Amino acid sequence: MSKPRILVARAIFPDIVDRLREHFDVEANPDDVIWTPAELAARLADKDGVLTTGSQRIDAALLAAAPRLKICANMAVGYNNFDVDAMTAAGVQGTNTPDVLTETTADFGFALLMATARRMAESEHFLRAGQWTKWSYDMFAGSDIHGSTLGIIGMGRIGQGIAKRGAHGFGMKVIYHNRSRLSTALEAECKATYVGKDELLRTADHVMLVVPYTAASHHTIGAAELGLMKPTATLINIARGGIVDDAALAVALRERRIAAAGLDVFEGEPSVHPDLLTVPNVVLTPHIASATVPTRRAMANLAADNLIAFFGGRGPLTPVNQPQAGLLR
Ligand code: 8YV
Repeated sequence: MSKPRILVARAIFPDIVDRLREHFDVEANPDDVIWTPAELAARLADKDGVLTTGSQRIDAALLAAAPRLKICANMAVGYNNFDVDAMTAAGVQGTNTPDVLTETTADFGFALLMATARRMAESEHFLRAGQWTKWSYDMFAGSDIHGSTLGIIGMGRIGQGIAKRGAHGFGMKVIYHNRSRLSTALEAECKATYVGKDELLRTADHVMLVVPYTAASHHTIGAAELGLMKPTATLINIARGGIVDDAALAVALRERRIAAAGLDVFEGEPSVHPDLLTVPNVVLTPHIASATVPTRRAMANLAADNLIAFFGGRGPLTPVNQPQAGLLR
């Protein structure tokens, strides 16, 4: 019997592609070419499965052009690149990579918070530019992390990891807002108190965004929300581009309506709003919150394992939808 045909849509660890070759007839993309939607559709025309990253949009038009496609295994916990309803309607399984990146991403959220509040990028640029000629009492004076109030919007696994770091490691008071409240036991574990969104924005010294991107979470932070924040506050986005109105944020940063921001994700990335590139009080990183070698390997392996389990008849390990059995392609 011939092996199922799989497309690995972006370059990933070569040994993990080799592992997939033991099970599948694999077309890989070792040169990491960014295919247009039409090029992706052409490659998927004869494929049974695909390993995607966040940069491939899977929608009804693509599914129509890929009649054999049965599973899309995303190498990411977020899956806003999937039109899940269209996939479910077409009988196509989707999977993601939860859990394996939780702690690494929470570490990065904290790193970005520290870098932002303590003005590390701005001060490093100053030093590299040869501008450091004398010490002064208020040179790059930022805001404290320890003992401050951390407001987390989106209290899933990563949000909880950040809450624990803040509460237990830095003695922060943690408040959070989420679609639903955590159980009392989880709130106690995270030392976190549930508050309304406006109260969080008004009282937090540092606001951390860890909410998934959906139509409902688009521009969770815009001009009005930035207006509620303290002028001394920092805003950190490790969630998705589009959760923040980047143009409104650039204005708020330039006018010092908030103190600083740390951004790992951007609307329209890899493009970055040009105004964000010219304000000094923002730390910018290129969507690397999950980027440690062990974690990226774990993500790629979990995406591969989802494909192997699915075609092995054992069902997906970490599904994001449940196409009806009768509908599955
Ligand atoms: C991915 C991420 O690296 O997992 C996610 O949701 O944002 C990152 O860890 C990125 O989406 C590429 O797939």
